[in-house]
Amino acid sequence: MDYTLLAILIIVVALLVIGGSFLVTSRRSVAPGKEETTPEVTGEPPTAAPAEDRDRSAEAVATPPAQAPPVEEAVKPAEPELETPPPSAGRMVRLRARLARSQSSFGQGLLNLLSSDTLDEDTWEEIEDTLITADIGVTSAAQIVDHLRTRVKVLGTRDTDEVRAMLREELLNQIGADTDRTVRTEPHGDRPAVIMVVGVNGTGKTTTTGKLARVLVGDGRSVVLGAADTFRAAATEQLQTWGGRVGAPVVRKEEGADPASVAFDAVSRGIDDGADTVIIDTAGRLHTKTGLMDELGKVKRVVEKKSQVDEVLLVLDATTGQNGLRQARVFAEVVNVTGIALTKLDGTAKGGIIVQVQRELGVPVKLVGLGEGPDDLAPFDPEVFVDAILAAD
Ligand SMILES: Nc1nc2c(ncn2[C@@H]2O[C@H](COP(=O)(O)OP(=O)(O)OP(=O)(O)O)[C@@H](O)[C@H]2O)c(=O)[nH]1
Ligand SMILES: [Mg+2]
Repeated sequence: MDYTLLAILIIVVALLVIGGSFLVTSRRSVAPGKEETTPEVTGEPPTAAPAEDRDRSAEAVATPPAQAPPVEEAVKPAEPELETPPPSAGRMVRLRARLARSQSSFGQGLLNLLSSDTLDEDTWEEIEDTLITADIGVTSAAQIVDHLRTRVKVLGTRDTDEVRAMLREELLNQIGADTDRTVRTEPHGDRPAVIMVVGVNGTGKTTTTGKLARVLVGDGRSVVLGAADTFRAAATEQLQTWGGRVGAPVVRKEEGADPASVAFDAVSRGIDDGADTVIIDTAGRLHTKTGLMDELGKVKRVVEKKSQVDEVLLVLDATTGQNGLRQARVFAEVVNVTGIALTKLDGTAKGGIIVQVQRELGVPVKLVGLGEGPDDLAPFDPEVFVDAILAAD
């Protein structure tokens, strides 16, 4: 009996021990992560979060919403599409209406005076004044009046068509109908043509450089631009925009860099690329500051170590009249100007400045700017110009 009781006791104890250990084991399996969660409780910084959590949060940031495009593709559309500018041929004809709008009041004034019933001394004086008001210059105005007086005497009659034809001829003589106005943009064998664009602040140098690049690209040429206006970072950006639109590379350096070295590098790039034409935009320089003007001469000399300069285009703002001409004269003394780009002819009725500037500088007007649009630059055509001046309403 005692043995039986002992046996039962042993079994009960054994059962208790087994049951207890089972309970301990199952409690552990209920809270397996307790030890791992301890760091959070101890206030460890978020950066020390479990690797798994970090991965998950990184994933949340990196994984874009299903519809959002990848970042790279979102940036791409900002690149401008290459444009195909119209060729140079017929540009001035296309812009004739704009010329007529700005210049024909001057032409109509002259035609009315010349057709008046009596051509007395006062009328001739008025004709001369009208010419001078249009910035044609005193000498040229006197010459035109002189010739017209003689012709009217010989002609006897004065009907409108005859007067118009006579005036047309006189104006064309003054402008120079047969003058060579070719902008020398043709490459020489394996060397590109080099054009320097110079002029006073704000006359339109950078705009004209950009427009000219478009004219050339429109004619099927390859162009490299040199941003030698290093005084302002914005000037380089402005040129970059023009070049970017037609795929013309722009050689540039940081603000304050030596303009001559930029010009030199641009010509080197043009040679390496086998480009047809290199156009160098320069800074607007105050004609009164000898140091700056000397620097412009240096740009030209440095470029000439690499290649001849085919064309130095002086950009002149048609609205600045006598003042602009005075400044232009100083430029002509420092660099050998070979052609004039007359800008903003759309903004003034004083188209006679063409006659005066050519006479003053002995250099032909080769290009005219007729607006702020990218294709508002045209090779200068005297006949189209005079016809626009004398256009009937
Ligand atoms: N209406 C009109 N505006 C023009 C013409 N050419 C240039 N402009 C404007 O003239 C302003 C000055 O042009 P820019 O090309 O910056 O002149 P810039 O000579 O390079 O000036 P700086 O670099 O400061 O010396 C701009 O607002 C041009 O759009 C033109 O033929 N007609
Ligand atoms: Mg500029």
